[in-house]
Amino acid sequence: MFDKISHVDDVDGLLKKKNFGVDDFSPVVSKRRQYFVLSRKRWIIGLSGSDAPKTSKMDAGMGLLLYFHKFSVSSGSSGLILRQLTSCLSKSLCSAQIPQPVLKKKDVGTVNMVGEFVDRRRVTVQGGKGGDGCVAFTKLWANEFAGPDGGDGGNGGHVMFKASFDVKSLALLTPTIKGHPGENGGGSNCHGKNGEHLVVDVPLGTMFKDDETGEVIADLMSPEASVFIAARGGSGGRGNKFFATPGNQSPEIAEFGAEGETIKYIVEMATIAQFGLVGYPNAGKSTLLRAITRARPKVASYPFTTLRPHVGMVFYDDLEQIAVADIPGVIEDAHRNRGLGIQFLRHIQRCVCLLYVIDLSTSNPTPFEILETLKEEIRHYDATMLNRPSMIVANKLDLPEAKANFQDFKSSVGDSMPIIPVSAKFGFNLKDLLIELRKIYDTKQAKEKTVAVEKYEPVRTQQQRKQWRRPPPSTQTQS
Ligand SMILES: Nc1nc2c(ncn2[C@@H]2O[C@H](COP(=O)(O)OP(=O)(O)OP(=O)(O)O)[C@@H](O)[C@H]2O)c(=O)[nH]1
Ligand SMILES: [Mg+2]
Repeated sequence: MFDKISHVDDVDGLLKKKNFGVDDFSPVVSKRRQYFVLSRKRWIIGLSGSDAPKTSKMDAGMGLLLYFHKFSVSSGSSGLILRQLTSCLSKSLCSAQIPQPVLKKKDVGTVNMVGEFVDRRRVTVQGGKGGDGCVAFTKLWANEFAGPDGGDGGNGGHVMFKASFDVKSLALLTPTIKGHPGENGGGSNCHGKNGEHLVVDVPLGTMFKDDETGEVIADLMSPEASVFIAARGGSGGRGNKFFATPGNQSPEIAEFGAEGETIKYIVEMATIAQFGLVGYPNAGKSTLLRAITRARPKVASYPFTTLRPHVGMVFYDDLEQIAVADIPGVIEDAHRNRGLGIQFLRHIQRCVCLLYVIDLSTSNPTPFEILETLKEEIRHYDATMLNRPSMIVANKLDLPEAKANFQDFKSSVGDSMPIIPVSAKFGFNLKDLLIELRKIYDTKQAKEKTVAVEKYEPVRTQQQRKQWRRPPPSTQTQS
């Protein structure tokens, strides 16, 4: 069909030399390559993927543009032709194919996060000290007894903690956090400025426990109820003007500002995710999280690869998102501090559902023994977690040993828990797993909605209000 196919290097020169006009070009779009045909000479300027600059985010039009820019064609007739070509190409592309949605996938970062991860800290929080009151007297000409005018000190600032999506660990919390002090009062009735409240950002899901009793004092679970006043500032001292009485017109006393509250807390961060992966080391938890979400926990064939929790989001096409948390491996006697201990279970304590990731290819211990051990360790941490919905993700089904063990494992588990066999590494059956997750999530959401409706109390009618104000005599005597 064409006389010659060539990749032209000097496009600018070619266009000038041959004196081509805009009409000489007609775009041809083939399935695999985009060409421009110089119709008079039937030459093809190569605009294929291989010739175009290697830019990952490039579409066809951009590729053309960049390609010509490479040869610095930007002005004059060639510039005009270039613009024409671009619009021709985009038009022809649109007419040739059905418009497709642009499913842009963001590049996943390859850099491993190496920052320090801290999920528990003991902090002493101290409210700001109040400013001192002032002892001062008005100085007026020829008026020796003009009276006291010492101003009050400003109040010290509170220390507050605020849950924030932007903070991911407690690494930046210092052992002592002090609020801003109030300013001292001054002469001429000048009151000191109040200290500003100090707001410290902490990750969403941070708990504040009493240092001595371990009682939970605040739980910053949701961004709506997310501010906790941890220590109040001291009030400012009053100046000597305040103490003036008819009996003592020139008091020489003022108050010191009060010290702010000093309280010790244990601050614990608990990841908020709907599903938590729990399993032995090397079971494939991180591989599974990588396969179903964009999270990038490290995967390797040695135990305890994961040292901190990772959370990934599973996206559904109705725009729903479900968070899945991967935690370090749990082993037998982890509650006796073997391995990395069981403290990491805190991160899956609030999960709607636990996913036991079991490596089916092992035979010593058997997959069923592993499951029992995991349950035992969870029982040691918080027995109520075992009452939640749970599911077994039987992993590594691509291995022959796993296939052999599967039936035995299934019969041992019976109907006590649903089992989903998968291969996280090769993506086998992951779709079924995600559909199951969604079903559990939806059931939970529906339940929560029902509870919310039951809790809702309708506005009392006038009649009910009257009854409430004047309870019947029998009720009064009982109470
Ligand atoms: N054949 C096969 N190998 C898998 C599969 N899933 C994970 N692996 C391998 O198992 C090893 C451990 O995987 P990880 O995802 O790091 O396991 P983990 O449970 O996160 O381990 P820890 O972080 O140490 O608790 C890696 O070498 C993976 O390639 C699978 O489905 N099939
Ligand atoms: Mg891991």
